[in-house]
Amino acid sequence: MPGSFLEISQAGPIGVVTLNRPAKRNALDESAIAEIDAYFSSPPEGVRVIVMRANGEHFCAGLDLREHHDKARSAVEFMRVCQAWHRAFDKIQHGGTPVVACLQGAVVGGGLELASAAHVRIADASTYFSLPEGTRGIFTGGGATVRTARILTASRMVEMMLTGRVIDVEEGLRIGLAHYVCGTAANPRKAFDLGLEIARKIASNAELSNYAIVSSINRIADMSSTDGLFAEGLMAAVVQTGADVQSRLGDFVDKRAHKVKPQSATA
Ligand code: 1HE
Repeated sequence: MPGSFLEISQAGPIGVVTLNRPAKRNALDESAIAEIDAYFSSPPEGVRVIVMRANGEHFCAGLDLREHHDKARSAVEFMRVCQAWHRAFDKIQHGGTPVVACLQGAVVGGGLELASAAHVRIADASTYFSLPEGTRGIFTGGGATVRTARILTASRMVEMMLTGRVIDVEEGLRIGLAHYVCGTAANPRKAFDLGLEIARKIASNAELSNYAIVSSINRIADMSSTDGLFAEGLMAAVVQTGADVQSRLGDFVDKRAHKVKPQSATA
């Protein structure tokens, strides 16, 4: 879908989507959500891993507050807005393609909901997180009560929302909002550089393993233990009999494969 919010490019198996509304701190209006939905509904041919990043100093300032203010939506209208966000972000989380989010500056409100739908979150040293909805007289509506609460625990999310406090990047790393922090304030490194490196590594996994990882683990977390174990067995039965298995395990059996050791210990 042609639009102005997302910049789209591709480098081999890596699709890059860039939020491109930096003058408004990449705030998400209705058309931005529609573009996200369209891209993640059917990623371009050949894309095996998606890197999501943002232009400007901030990843995303969340819901477009001006649009919401000016439209003065009814309850039903805003319910529909939320459902559109849920649909779009579900496609990120459950679309079957690994998504690596590269973060900087503000990752707040709906921006944190967007980042929470990605599978790997890489922050640079300028990144901070907040859920300021309570302070604005509103509530989360883009999936935070499900996705962000699972990352944080419900208890931490309640505290974050009640206080509206800003969480710096180190605390964000400690509580799981970021998986990696790259660079320091004195020696900055762009999250995108590390994001591409990690995306390439993910792309070298068997495609079916990646599909199983991003499609089943979050869903199994919603199931009872009995259902989850059954679903895991089914998933593993499909993956373990996939096309790449004989050659990849053959490499191990014939001692051609890498060993699982700390980086400094590998030759
Ligand atoms: C926006 C938005 C926005 C900036 N909607 N226009 N999110 C928030 O509560 C965060 C609101 N934003 C901020 O606190 C700050 O803008 C930032 C800390 C992110 C960045 O500060 P700064 O000094 O770099 O930029 P700025 O001067 O505040 O903003 C630059 C422009 O972006 C300005 O517009 P301009 O026309 O005056 O130039 C801002 O109005 C505009 N802008 N953020 C609309 N969010 C499904 S429910 C989800 C619920 C939520 O996401 S609530 C969280 C809302």
